[in-house]
Amino acid sequence: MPKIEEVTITQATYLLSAVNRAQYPEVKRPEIVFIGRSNVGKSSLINSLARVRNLARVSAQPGKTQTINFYEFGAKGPGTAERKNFYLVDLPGYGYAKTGKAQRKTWAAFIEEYLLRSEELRFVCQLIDIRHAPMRADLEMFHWLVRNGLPVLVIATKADKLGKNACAKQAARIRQDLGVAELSVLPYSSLKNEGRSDLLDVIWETLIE
Ligand SMILES: Nc1nc2c(ncn2[C@@H]2O[C@H](COP(=O)(O)OP(=O)(O)O)[C@@H](O)[C@H]2O)c(=O)[nH]1
Ligand SMILES: [Mg+2]
Repeated sequence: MPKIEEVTITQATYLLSAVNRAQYPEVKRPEIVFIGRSNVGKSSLINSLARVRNLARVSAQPGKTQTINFYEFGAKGPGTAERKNFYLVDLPGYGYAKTGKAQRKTWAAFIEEYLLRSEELRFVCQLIDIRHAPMRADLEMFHWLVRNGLPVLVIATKADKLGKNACAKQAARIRQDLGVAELSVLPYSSLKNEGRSDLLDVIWETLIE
């Protein structure tokens, strides 16, 4: 039987970390953005997409990254020689209890500026832990993204921590709590690379649009 071709990642490297607009990459490429609470599994997911263990630092200390991190990726399409380069953009985690109010404000201004001004942004992956109901910070972020017309794909992380039925149930719960019945919620396990080929398909589709 012929093997069904998948999107393959041909290149994945860390490019730079920015703390202001002047530091964003000079070369513009399509951007896929990752956002979520600290510890939700953003770095692990980027490593899983790259199939590189330490591309993005997986940290046991939540809330440390306060920079916008750009990773340069290359992909080859399924059943074609066509290749595309793009950036994965890792935003600092939100909703970390230990950061003060002032720091949260700075965070919000910095992130909002990036999200609202990027001309290359294709869509935002908002990560939510599959074991929990979306928290207040998740809801606020989701509604802010929708209000500002940014396309969102919700990714339910750490899917390996639940059985198949519980995963489906939690995905439905997340959909319901976010209030969008037709929202796609993609269960993902970075540990098992589950959801990886689905996410790469979505990314590829937006690259060739
Ligand atoms: N079991 C499991 N653990 C995960 C998964 N993704 C992340 N983790 C763990 O969750 C913790 C936080 O992950 P990290 O990627 O640093 O989260 P970030 O703060 O959002 O970048 C680490 O201990 C990871 O090993 C996953 O898919 N499955
Ligand atoms: Mg991280």
